[in-house]
Amino acid sequence: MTTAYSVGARVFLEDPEHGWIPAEISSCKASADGLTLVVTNEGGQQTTVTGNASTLPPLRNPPLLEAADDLATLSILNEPSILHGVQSRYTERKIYTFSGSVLLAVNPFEPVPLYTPEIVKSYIGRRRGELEPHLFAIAEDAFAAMSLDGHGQTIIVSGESGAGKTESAKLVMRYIAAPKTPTLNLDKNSFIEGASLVEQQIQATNPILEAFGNAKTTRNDNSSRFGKYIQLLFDTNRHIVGARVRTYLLERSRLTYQAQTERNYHIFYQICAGLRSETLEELGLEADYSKFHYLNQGGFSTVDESDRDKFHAMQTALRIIGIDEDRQQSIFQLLAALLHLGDINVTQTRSDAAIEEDDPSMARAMEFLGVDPVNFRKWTVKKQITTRSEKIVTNLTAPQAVQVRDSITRFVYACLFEWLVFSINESLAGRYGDAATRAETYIGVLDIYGFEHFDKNSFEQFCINYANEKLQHEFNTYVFKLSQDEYKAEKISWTLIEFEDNQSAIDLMEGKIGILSLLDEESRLPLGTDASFLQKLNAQLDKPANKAVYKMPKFANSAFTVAHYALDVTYQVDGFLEKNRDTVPEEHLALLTSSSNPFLREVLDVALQHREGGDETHAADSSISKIPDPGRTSLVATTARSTAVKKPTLGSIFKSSLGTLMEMLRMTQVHYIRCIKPNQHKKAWEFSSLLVLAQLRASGVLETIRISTAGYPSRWKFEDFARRYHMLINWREGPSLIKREQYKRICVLVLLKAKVDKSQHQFGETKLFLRTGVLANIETSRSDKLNAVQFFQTNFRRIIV
Ligand code: AD9
Ligand code: MG
Repeated sequence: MTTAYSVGARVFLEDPEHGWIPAEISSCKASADGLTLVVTNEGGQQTTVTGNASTLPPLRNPPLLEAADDLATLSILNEPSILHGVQSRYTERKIYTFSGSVLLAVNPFEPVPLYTPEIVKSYIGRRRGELEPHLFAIAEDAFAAMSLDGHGQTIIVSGESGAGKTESAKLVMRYIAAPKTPTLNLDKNSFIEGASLVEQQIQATNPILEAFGNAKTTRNDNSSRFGKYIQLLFDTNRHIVGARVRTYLLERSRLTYQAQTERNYHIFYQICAGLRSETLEELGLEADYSKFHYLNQGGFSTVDESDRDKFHAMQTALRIIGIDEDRQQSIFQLLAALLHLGDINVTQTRSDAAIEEDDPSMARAMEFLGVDPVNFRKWTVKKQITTRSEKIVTNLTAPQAVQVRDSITRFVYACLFEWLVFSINESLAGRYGDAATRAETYIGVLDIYGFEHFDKNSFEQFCINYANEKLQHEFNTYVFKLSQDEYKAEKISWTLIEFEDNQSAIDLMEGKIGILSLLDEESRLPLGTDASFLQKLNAQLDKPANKAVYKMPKFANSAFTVAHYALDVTYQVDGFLEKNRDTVPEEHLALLTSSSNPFLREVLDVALQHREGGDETHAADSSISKIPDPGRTSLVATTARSTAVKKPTLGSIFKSSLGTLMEMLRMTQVHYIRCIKPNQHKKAWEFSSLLVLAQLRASGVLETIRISTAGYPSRWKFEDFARRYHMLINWREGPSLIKREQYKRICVLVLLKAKVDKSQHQFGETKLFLRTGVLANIETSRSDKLNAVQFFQTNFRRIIV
């Protein structure tokens, strides 16, 4: 085979600002050190480089292949080619691209006309590849696979914050839940029109969960602060009969603290903006929420008009899932109680905390919570330690008392979220019918937080990245297996392709002597601190065996670093123990559970029973017995009832629910959607190469490509290859062979003509397998030939004229 580096060949030059820039080889000479190339970039600038195939600038695909709708059909599959492929398409307003079986979705950051009823209709019943890459193509794939043999399916949507996971997941759900008959009755903007009750209920989960679980962050105005797995349930006729939602690790710290320009959960602002003024007054709230400590820390004080609209949509949604006006009122009252809790004035007298007996915020909060203010006040400024022989009561400092107050807010809200998910499930499982018993199979959609790394990373990032590390492992296995399966099916000889997996990072986090178990150990010690936890980590984990995955940062003595598959992330241990314990003092728990507010008691009952592993609280959806359960919803880490029970920590709950989720994923056929955020300023059609490159790396897309390039990245059906390239062989013989459907013969002749070495290709049963770069050469010969023909025709015509 001819060397790919020759005059006129297209390459990419590395560029610190843009990642990679296109260039062309102007001269090429063999030298003692390999090849010396003079490369000219698009601006006309020349650079000289010397090296060999592994150090020279990476090659670029021929123009025709470049913006292919499936990156897997690219002949040259290096980082810049992938990046350039995605970028070229995005510039043409094509936001979706396949990368083999994975769909890449680049956020358009403005409404795009891609989801109309006509487009929905056009994807129904179509096979992948027949139409442009689209979320609907993936959804249709999953639906078709499920319809085939009833096998459960999961669509995993991933990507960093603001990349478009939630929007994509909603569109996928809308597509799947939409009636699949040709007499589709779809409203222009919503799929709800003409939808059945169950379809409406499924759609209704979104405004509710978003109001209570999403918030404005620096990266996304509507950032989901929890993970979600929703199973759409189908009967034997493939009609949707219900759904089940499981949620993962709601961020709690946001309830009591928001960073600058961030907000608390939407629902608080929604009630302030949307409730009638009489109700606001009753609840002691105001449309101007800036006076509430829990709502004003991010610096917002003006009412957002959209909060009012969202509030009404959310109320409608609550009604659809069966939460009536009275219950809604109880929910709002509980939320108001939390806001008042945040305004209780805790002062410091010499060394002790104090709360005025007649603190008005406390009075209101206690009235709404149905808790006795005297006891509440006592156990907020004091602490009781039970030793073997006696009970010792000590005074807390003001910051400690604030901690106690805030922990109650976080606890009650987490329980309320839990209760909501429970109520949604009750409704979706067919509280009003027998839907659950009819469920035979399902399509799950997983919308889970993407990999996170900030300047300061804490326990939340640790958990999120742990989840991503596990998902990445599944992804690698899936991609790897997929390509191996194809080799097997095509009966081509293949040697096992090794790839570096991320098992050691997973072991480091969840292993027997791993970060999470050491954290639990320390969290259970009454005198455990973040510093002693870090000491333990370093003593146990800073060992040669972990060298590749665990590091002690050089310039920080209160942090540790984990080498994740995507990136090294340094975690500040500050707050790890507190967040992992996530407890409220026993005395407060007793006050809350014996509250005179029946709604609060119900909320706690549901959340706590659930937490203790009582599957009986799943009464509503436990009848969906045929459908594997991706884990319990409950992530409330505090147990009541018996203190003898080991309190589950947040970390251990997360670990076990992730474990169940992974088992679940393994039981299903998976489909991947990788969302990509093209720029940091949420600007439509702006593409920052470096940012996208980092995401392609972090999402494992590049790793996938590395895995597949280790084998034969290009796979062509004989017929497709023959149709495209038959013109390269004898111009009489080619068409006649096509006519006689001698596709394989054409493939052989084309390869001979292109002088493709035997080691560079293999013939399978139905497909031709080519090693990386081979197709690019053949494609170049094709365009040369086409140009020659065109040249000939143009000049020939001129002569005739
Ligand atoms: V987070 O991890 O929950 O913080 P997501 O879920 O990845 O994040 P989200 O779906 O909320 O991001 O998308 C962020 C914003 O991008 C949306 O609010 C829309 O303004 C925008 N977006 C995303 N997808 C689309 C789309 N298909 N069409 C138009 C979109 N706009
Ligand atoms: Mg989201």
